Amino acid sequence: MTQTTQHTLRSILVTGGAGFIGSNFVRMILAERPGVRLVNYDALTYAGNLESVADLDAHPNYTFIRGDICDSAKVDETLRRHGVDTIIHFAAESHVDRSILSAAEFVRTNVMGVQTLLSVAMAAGVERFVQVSTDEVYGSLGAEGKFSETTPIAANSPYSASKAAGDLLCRAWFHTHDYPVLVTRCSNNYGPWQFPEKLIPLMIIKAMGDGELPVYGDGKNVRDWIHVEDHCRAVLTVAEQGRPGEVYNIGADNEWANIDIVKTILKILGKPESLIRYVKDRPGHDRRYAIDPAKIHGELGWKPQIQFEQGLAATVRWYQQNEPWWRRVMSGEYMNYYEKNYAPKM
Ligand code: NAD
Ligand code: TDX
Repeated sequence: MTQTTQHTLRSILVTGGAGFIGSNFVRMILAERPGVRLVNYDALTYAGNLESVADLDAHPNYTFIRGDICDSAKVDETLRRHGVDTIIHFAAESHVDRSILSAAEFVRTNVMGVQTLLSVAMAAGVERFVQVSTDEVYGSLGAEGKFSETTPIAANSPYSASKAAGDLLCRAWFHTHDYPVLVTRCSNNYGPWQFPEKLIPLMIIKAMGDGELPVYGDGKNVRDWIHVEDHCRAVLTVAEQGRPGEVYNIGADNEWANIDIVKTILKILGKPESLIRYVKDRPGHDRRYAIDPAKIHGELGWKPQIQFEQGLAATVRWYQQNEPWWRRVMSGEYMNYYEKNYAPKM
């Protein structure tokens, strides 16, 4: 079946809109969908940074609410007050290495949080729910093949297991309650506003300061990279045109071994490869991810626009030009923004 359904966005709740992908998504919607009202609902964990969306504060269609997705009363009040018709759910604990050190927060946010949102959204009559998920739920590939939407779930890290559990709850809400949930599974994102714990921004910042670049294992693990704006556009396409109950893989056919990414960053910055340090491998490190995006191409007509070498060079420039942003992230100073900016009126 290739029939699509057209859904008009009017009042949307974006969870995790102070994070990397969510902030890019919020900016895109406000620029490109002038009729849409948007609530950015975010708990502001270490990964949430209001400085990433500070330029949007004055936008007439934009509201920020600090809230936890596990807080059902606050979610319910927010949905009803703003007449929300669609939830685009980005909020998550998102870093694999942190999930290895401590998994509890991942289960709370990525599993309990999804269950809370689904329960409250259905009761409040929200018409559509988009779960933004990851290719990591499919596990690890060998040298050949790609993940399709029918690849069995085989999550390997506490992070991916918690995302897979969230995805399965979405599936259950569709099958059990006929609730219109759609799931997207994207490959690795890069671009502006990414927290410097992830490979690409970490390596850019280390290299700019002539620090050591820590490469896990033999550096030959493969990831399939997509620019965050291409991902955001794909999520919007699914939200507006996707079929409820379906999963859509998102990827840009762009596989790279980690070491080659690191060397490319060094080359862009004119820095020596002697900065590379091979370090102990990540436990359970998935070897290769690769997305088959045929379904979203064929059914919804989405295609990525940003060529990787150009996107990576632009991302390096962005980190060069936005040093105050990442320096405040590295120092923890950004955490004070909410208290300063949203201090109660005297
Ligand atoms: P991120 O870590 O940069 O941002 C996560 C955001 O969620 C933060 O603003 C944080 O404050 C918020 N948050 C966390 N727990 C919350 C809670 N309990 N209640 C409300 N808000 C909470 O993450 P990201 O890289 O932007 O990823 C966004 C989504 O996309 C995630 O669901 C992730 O699984 C998925 N994804 C990410 C990638 C990637 O490469 N980064 C790839 C595929 C899918
Ligand atoms: O210091 C490092 N050295 C290194 O070699 C870091 C931080 C990473 N790596 C390797 C591990 C991975 O093979 O680089 C690759 C990418 O690592 P991350 O940036 O941590 O991403 P990954 O683990 O692939 O997961 C990411 O993509 C899918 C996001 O963090 C997830 O949220 C998303 O679901």
